[in-house]
Amino acid sequence: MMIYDRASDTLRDNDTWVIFTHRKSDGDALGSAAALFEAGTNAGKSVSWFSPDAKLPEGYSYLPHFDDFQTCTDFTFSDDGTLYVFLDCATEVRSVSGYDVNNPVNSLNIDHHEDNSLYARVNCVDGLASSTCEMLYRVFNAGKWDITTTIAEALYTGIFTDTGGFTFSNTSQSTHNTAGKLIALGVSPATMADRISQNKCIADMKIWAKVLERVKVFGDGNIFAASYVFADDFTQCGADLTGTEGLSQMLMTLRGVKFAAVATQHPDGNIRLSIRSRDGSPFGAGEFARLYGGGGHHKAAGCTFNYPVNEVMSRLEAEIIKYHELHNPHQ
Ligand SMILES: [Mn+2]
Repeated sequence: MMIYDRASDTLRDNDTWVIFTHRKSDGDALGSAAALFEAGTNAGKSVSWFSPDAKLPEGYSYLPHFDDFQTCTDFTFSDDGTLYVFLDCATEVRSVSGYDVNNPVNSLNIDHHEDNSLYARVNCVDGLASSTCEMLYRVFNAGKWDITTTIAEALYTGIFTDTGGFTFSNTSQSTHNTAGKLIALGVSPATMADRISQNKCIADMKIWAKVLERVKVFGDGNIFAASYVFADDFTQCGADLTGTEGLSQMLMTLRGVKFAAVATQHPDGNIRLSIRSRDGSPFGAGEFARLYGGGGHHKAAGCTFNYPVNEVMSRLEAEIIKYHELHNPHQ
């Protein structure tokens, strides 16, 4: 419990908190930021919250402090007694720029990515935890912070989304125990599932249709799946980038598929890969992402994939096959 006590004490000892979450906000980043923002406000702290995202996925607007979020790419850090709290960020570059790892300001890093680079003054990192929200529950518990139903709902959000609704292999007894405690604090699992999963807009559904239409399975035993979506598709469907959340996981529901990637062309032309893998895959999602300077978990990761747009699908297939052959030189 040491790391959780220390994180709780750090929060307690500082009266001004600035929260940072990673780009391409997901349920865990948003849930943990919302929960911490609410806990801080209740404890009389002055709290603000930034990430590089232009906007947050609208589906999470039920979270407390959703409207307190501020977009920021370049941040000016100062050693004026402010506590900078990074949530769900494996490295400091996943969030706003301006943080100097060689000269760390008063900072706290709460995260569950196994490749976390321990960039803060106080690092509360557990690669075995299901989610940053599950860790934040332990922080609150360690310091006997008051966990209201509103905070419990925010924490439940990140646990639910990062475990794929308690279906991924990061779901443990501890995850269910934590969820159980949150339910005891007033969370309704059915309401949360409705808010999180039965909440898609038609524009996003049309993006999904395009990606599913283009799915290709390949490799020995068809264990690989890939698809893509281009910037033009978003314009055509009236959707934005947040509409792709969950798509790479959707490809993993194909029978026999162990590794899936969805390539998304952003408006700036960059192509981002969202990658998933499961047991039985010849290599992990994180391992593949790191080949291209990306990062993430063993089973869920992302990277930039800079190939000409019209070659994306053929290059993606070729790169996966090439890497598979490196792993299986005798086949
Ligand atoms: Mn997470």
